[in-house]
Amino acid sequence: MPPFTRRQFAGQLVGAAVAGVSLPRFAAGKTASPRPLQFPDDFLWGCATSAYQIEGAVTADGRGQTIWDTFAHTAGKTYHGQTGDIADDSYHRFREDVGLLKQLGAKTYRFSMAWARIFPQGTGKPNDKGLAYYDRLVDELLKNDIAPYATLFHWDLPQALRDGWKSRDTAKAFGDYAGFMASRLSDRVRHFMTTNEIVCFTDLSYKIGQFAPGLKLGDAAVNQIRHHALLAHGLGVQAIRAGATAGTQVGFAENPKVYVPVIETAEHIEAAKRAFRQENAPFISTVLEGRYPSEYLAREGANAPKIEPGDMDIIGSPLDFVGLNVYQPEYARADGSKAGYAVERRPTSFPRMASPWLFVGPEAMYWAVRSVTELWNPKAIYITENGCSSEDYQDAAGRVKDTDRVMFLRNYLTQLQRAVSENYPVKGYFLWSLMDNFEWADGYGKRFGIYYVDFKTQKRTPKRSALWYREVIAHNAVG
Ligand code: GBH
Repeated sequence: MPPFTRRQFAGQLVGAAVAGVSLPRFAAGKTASPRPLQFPDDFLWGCATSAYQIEGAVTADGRGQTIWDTFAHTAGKTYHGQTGDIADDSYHRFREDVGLLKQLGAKTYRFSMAWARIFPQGTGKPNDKGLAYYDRLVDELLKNDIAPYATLFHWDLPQALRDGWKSRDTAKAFGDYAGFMASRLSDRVRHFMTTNEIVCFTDLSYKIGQFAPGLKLGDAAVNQIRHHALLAHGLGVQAIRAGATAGTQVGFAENPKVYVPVIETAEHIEAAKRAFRQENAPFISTVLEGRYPSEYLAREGANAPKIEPGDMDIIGSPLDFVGLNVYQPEYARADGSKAGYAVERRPTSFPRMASPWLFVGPEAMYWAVRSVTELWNPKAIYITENGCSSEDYQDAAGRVKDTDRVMFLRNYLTQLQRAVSENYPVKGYFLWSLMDNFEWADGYGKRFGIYYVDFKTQKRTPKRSALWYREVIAHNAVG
């Protein structure tokens, strides 16, 4: 008998996985792809940005002030006191920016809408001029065959909303805003995300104080703030469904902590799954289960959130898709504890990108998708963000050779391809970010774009990673 070709050998491996228990999503009878790093034909490739990070034009056309305007203008809060006042000036240059997407061959764009452009005071009378901007942007995208995926809240809360997320009224105001946007745009925007990364605009903003409004509150207050954020999401989902045209898809974008099993054996895989659910208990776990995990409530005791009748049904409103922002890994192993897992400490030598928090762990991509599917079986998953910072610079010829970013992306996408090849329901991928932008408390000191932005001239230049991503999209494969 002749020896196996590589392809036959791969086929054998798939066959073995079908029979085994560790890869349950393998559809029996499906043969290995002849091009192993290929993505499905209808896979959606795109890029992501957010309003305050790219738009600038913070007083244009009646936009109201946001908590990020206030925070960035407060001494000592951001790198070198930098603000999003101008950022990428995408408010005026959006046609050029849609052109950048077009050059990549991107099929979709995830952007966020600034609540304070639509309702400058957070509530009340809508501002037509603000809405008109998103009309223009959406029309420009559609003209270029790029599907708009709109996030309704990416942290830029209207300053006028008294007490911000401390107030339950803010959740109600968000629902009204979400319903209004859906009613005005869902004839063209078919996918909406309510919130981006609940942990960031609750814990990082009200507990750690690193993000706007920069508070350091106690556990009871923070748990209540988290509850208001979950409620806002749920009210948003319901309002979108009530106000949108039929078939509009609704989801949210979360950045759960992702647990990679230290070794891929059944016991560590189980431990990683438990860790995922418990360590993200007050966020994605609660939304997708429609109840707070009992261990969380027990742990918080008297500090647990005050829940009003009906809240949990609203929070658990069924979703059409789950968005996952995947950056860095955590590692879990099985142990004999009651929780059934232990989280590994990272050694100081663990590799990272230019942002000190951004540990490199491509397997986080695969395990994010697999954990969410095994725990909650959502109808669809999108990777709503993935990307990295690099110490980019232009050489004498103006080129930006970000080979480290290409390395990062290639490895994470290889892990995503593993997930799609095992039939997990991943429908698309949004690279963070289209272009360098205002990186929150890090100001312009950290660059995440695949287009380099010279912030003095606003000139956009494709980095090596943009050229590489264009190839990925063109071939629908990682290579
Ligand atoms: C995403 O957050 C955001 O959605 C996006 O707006 C942002 O530009 C992008 O990532 C890149 O950062 O300084 O050690 O306290 C990713 C999750 C949470 C990562 C906050 C950075 C601060 C860590 N982010 N975190 S630290």
